Amino acid sequence: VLTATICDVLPLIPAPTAAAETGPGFTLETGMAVGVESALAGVVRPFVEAVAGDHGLQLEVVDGPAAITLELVTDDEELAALPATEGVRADDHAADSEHYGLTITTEGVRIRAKQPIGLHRGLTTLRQLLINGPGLPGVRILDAPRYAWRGLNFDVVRTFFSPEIVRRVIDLLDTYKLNVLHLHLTDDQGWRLEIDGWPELTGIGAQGAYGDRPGGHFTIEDYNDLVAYAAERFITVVPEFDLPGHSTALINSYPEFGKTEDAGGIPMSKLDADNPRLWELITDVLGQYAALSPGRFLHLGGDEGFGLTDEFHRDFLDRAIGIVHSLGKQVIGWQEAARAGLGEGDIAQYWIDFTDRLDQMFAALSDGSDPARSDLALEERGRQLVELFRKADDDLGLAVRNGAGILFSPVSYCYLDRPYADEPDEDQREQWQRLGLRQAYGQISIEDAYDFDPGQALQEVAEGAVISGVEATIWCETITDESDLQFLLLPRLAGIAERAWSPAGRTWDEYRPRLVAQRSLWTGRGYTWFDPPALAGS
Ligand code: TNX
Repeated sequence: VLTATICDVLPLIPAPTAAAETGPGFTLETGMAVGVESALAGVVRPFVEAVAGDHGLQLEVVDGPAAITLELVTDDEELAALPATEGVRADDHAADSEHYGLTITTEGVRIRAKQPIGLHRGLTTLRQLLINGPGLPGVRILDAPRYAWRGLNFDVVRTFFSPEIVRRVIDLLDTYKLNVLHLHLTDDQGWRLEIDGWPELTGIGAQGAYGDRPGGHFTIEDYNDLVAYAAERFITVVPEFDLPGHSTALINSYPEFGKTEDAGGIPMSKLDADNPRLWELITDVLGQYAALSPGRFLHLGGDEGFGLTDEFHRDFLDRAIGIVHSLGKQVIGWQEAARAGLGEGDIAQYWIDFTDRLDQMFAALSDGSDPARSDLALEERGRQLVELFRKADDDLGLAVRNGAGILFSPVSYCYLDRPYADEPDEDQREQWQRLGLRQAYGQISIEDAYDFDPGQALQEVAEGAVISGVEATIWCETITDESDLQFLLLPRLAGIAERAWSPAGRTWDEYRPRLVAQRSLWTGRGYTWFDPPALAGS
């Protein structure tokens, strides 16, 4: 019989569905092998590389039984008895394809799954067990994700990050069994993907970033390489084209397609929906996104339609949604997109969970202590924003009534661009003070970003909602480099990943030691992370 208590002594995040100690374990050594049928060698390569990088163990790959044996199974009663994964997948894998079993005895390690993707997740667990050294405990693990969509939305517009840095973010997602990298590729401050036939989108649109930071963009080749790197780790890249708001970079690139205005610091952009050439551009961009994306979804933004009428926002998105559907893809949009034609098979991304404290939030903004969003403080704009966010109250209801799924990303739990509430150590005070949007949405502690139940929280605001999964976001207004990025991601991203994968009911008290155990891995990789005294304390 498997119990969950053993999770308390294993350095595993996310906690597995079930685990039990079985007796003596097995010690991995350099020169040992991973045994797998040769058709599956591609699944093993990222594992072998990661184990060499993180733990200094050089493993061979052979066809047949070995120290670590991987096996695809068809009728496995124990795997079949695991709970079903909820929600809509971003990829084409079968619903329960990530389920796996991992057993360690004196004979070695055996991982079994119905699909290669499940073997990969099992190997990821094995990597975490190595955090405590090559002497592996005797253990039996049966594991399955709670939710199908477990992601991070990464803003590469406000600060551009090189493909190399994006690959390291993919490694981090992989470590915590996240399976979607949502790339926020277009916004007011920049355009980040080369588009065939529209050279100025990058020629002009990619030149800048937030403030006076340098610009940059991905070539199509860079992008293809990232998609492939992610796919080797069974992670799906979901590209976003943010419409119709947040489109200043597009308009700067092709001024005939609209007007921009700096309305007291808020970039407002109004695309010219009557220009047929603009729709050619949008069709080309979405067509290229679709061609480059093995996943089932394209993200159409839809958030913060500053200065746009409801009718314009809705009609514009309606038309864009139609284009995505005609390309054979499903649409995901920020929750405001639910006001347009999101329906069966599409997803609304829930983010606005602060409408009950808008007045308080804008009062806090007007003291000007949040340089990254001091723009919002201006009286008239502040009022418009309050209006805009109040309209969000019915978005989830609309989405549910129209048959769309909901992705759980509310600001209060999933926004990693918020500053930490926990008190820093002296040597981290500068970064702690500088990073995160200080007033706009308030602080969030490491515990806050762990201690929530997405399923329950969603039912409280949208009864009957079908949840797709959980996605963290990282917006980069305050972030200038990789160290800043890692500081805000870690450790909170690990907590969100556990909430997306593990069964409900695990507690902060037993999570904390598992989190502390990740430090040696992070140190080895040279990460920066927020490490307040309270984390290690009792
Ligand atoms: C709102 S959250 C935005 C982003 C900003 C973020 C923080 C969302 C869907 N849109 O464009 O980066 O606030 O300022």
